[in-house]
Formats: sequence, C-alpha cells, structure tokens
Amino acid sequence: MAEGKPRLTYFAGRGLAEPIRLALSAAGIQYEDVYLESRDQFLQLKQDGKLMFKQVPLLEVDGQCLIGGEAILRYACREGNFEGKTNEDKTRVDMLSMGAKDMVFPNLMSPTFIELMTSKEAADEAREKGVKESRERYLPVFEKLLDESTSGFLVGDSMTMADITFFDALCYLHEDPKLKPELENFPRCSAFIDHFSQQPGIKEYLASPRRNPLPYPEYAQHCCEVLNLTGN
Ligand SMILES: N[C@@H](CCC(=O)N[C@@H](CS)C(=O)NCC(=O)O)C(=O)O
Repeated sequence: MAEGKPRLTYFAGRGLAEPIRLALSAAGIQYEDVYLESRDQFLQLKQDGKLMFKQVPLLEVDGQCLIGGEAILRYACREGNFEGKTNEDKTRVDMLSMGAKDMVFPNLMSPTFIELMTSKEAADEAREKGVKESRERYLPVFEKLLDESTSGFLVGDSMTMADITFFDALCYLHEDPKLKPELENFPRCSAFIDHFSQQPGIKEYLASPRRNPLPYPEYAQHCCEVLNLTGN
C-alpha cells in the first residue's frame, strides 16, 4: 500500500463504495472518505481526468486514480490478503462475490432510486423480485456453505472478499425492518452477520460515524442531482 492515506470518492452512502470501505477497514488501511456534495465537484473530477469512465467510485492512491467498484474492491482485497489462498479458492471467492452482488444489485439495492426515477410500483416490483431471488436462488447456497464451514467464513479458514461482499448484501435485508424477517429461515446467514461484524477492523468501522445508512429518499435525490439523472 502506498504512503499517505488513500482517498475514496463516492457519495455519503453505501452503494458501490461500501464493500471497498469494509475491505479497507478489515485490512487495517487508513483511508479518507471524500463525499460528493455537488454537481460541480463531480464535473471537476471528470474535467481533471480522474474518472476513467466518468464514474465513481474513485480511489486515489499514491497519485494514481483507481476506478470501478469491483476493481478497487479487488485492489483492497489483495492488500488485505482477502483473495483466497489457492487458485481454486480464489475462483470460489469470485463466484460467491458475484452471487452476493447479484443477490442485491439492482433489485434490493436500488428501489429508493427506482421510486424516484420511475414510480413506487416499479420500486415495489423490483424489491419483490429481489426478495424472491434472494430466498430461492442465493440465500440457500450461502446457508449451506456456512453450515459446512468450520471457520465461520465462506471460503477457507479466514475472511475473503466473498465474506465482505456477502455481508454487504445481507445488510440490505437485515437492516430493512420490512425485509429482515426473510432471514428467519436462514439461521446460518443470520449468525454470519454477527460473526463478520465482530472481525477486527470491521467492528470498529461498523460502530463508527463513517458507516452510512441504507439509501433513503433525500440521499437518492442528492445522488441524482449530482449525476444529473432525471426521472420520467
Ligand atoms: N461499472 C461501474 C459503474 C459505476 C457507476 O455506475 N457509478 C455511478 C455512481 S453509483 C456513476 O458514477 N454514474 C455516473 C454516470 O454514469 O454518468 C463500477 O462498478 O464502478
């Protein structure tokens, strides 16, 4: 890792930055959150050539601009040795991270944005679809793996990117009072939330004011203004 604190630019919310924050925290890497507060700030980043594809998140490290939610997450996971040990383990980590992300993105992660940009009906439909897919396609897989795990982690005997991505995904169910009951049928997944939350670096991060809440209407409105996204 570079000298000096890396700077992570994103909104004051979770989204694509949150797994990165979790990985940096678990790796014990001190970093600075830079929150996008205005459209001008976003335009300036683009004008400065810092955003390769004109999108955030951005991690500035040692004069380099790293972009892309997954690319930065992998960078942080390499720094923290969260990739898995063998080539097979690394591939399983990638598979599970993909599954965890697919579980929540976009249907469970974005209803607040969908409601703002389209309609409440569209947001409800996305949420329902996300819940059904979680229940039928994704959570049973993670439940079985955790049942078989002797370490409490998804792959091998220590934390990997799979755990980080899965924890972030689970929070979209666990922290939403309407969706939380979905986890009642998945006791190992529920226990995993507690186990992961106690890990060094993670425990402190989750208890800190840096931990942002799930999306709420004013937050979605702010993001749309900064990105100049308009509804129907
Ligand atoms: N594939 C990219 C997607 C990034 C992305 O869509 N970022 C949004 C904010 S969450 C953005 O910057 N949108 C601006 C735009 O697309 O013009 C990644 O994983 O980082």
